[in-house]
Amino acid sequence: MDRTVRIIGAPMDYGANRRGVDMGPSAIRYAGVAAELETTGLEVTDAGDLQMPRAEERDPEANQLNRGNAKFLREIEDVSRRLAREVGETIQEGVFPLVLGGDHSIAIGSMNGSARDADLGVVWFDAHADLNTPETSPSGNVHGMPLGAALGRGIFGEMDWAHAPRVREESVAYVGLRSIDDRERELIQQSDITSFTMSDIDSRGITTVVEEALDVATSGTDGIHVSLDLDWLDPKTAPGVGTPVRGGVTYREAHSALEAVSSRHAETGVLRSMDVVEVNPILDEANETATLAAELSASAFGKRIL
Ligand code: 5AB
Ligand code: MN
Ligand code: MN
Ligand code: MN
Repeated sequence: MDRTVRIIGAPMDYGANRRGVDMGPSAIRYAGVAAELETTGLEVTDAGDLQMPRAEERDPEANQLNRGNAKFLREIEDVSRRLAREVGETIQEGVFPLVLGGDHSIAIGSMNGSARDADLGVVWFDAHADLNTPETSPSGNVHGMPLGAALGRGIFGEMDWAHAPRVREESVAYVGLRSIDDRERELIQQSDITSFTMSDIDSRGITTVVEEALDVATSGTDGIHVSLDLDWLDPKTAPGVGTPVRGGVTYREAHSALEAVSSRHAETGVLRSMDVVEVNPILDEANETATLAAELSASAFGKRIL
């Protein structure tokens, strides 16, 4: 489990509000993610990309019956099922799946696959809560709903986790929240999810916050899924994202956070799966955000300055 990583590309853009994020896996590979990971002594293999039907050939309105306003739900269900199978099989082989997005809706498949043989904790590095359901979403974009799906909330059709492994609220920790919809705020306040906002990072420091988030996600679970949305960082550092929000973490804070993840894994072997999402090369500056995604992945797997 420890020493081999399999890169799985998920060039999904059905869940986001604009095209371009489907080029994320190529850009992160081009930025040298495999070589970065190999510097930590890991063996790295690449499973290539999941096949995606082209969005232009699909009608976003066609799948909405009884599903609130979620767009492209049928396509996303199909990709989620295939990704879940691949992630689940990778873990069973003793290999670590690193899923490159794509928009954040891919985390539905990653978490489902990772939760198949395990009680799964989740650490969610994101400006956003991604807790909407087809009923609460203001946009209909499924990249704002993956945690809603994993927690078994709302109507997700085939993606409804009622008969699938679910993540429990008390095993989920947010790190770096700063843009939450009104309905999501209510959902969070009524839930047992642990939230660390940007204000918590300001006042208590990134290391303390991430250690506590890891405590939450590892307590009473068999392992954790780490989901890294690049819009978690400040847009000055990570400009190539579709939904930028001012006031995110700095370059150094981001590295400290992912280093804390790998230190915890080195001690207790808790990390099961990870996804790196929302890199949009069209909006990026000279592949800066994809490069950051590659570097942060390496930090999560143990790369250190010295
Ligand atoms: B991301 C918003 N809450 O649901 C919605 O980038 C934004 O994966 C979602 O975090 C952002 O549409 C999704 C307004
Ligand atoms: Mn997100
Ligand atoms: Mn986000
Ligand atoms: Mn986004």
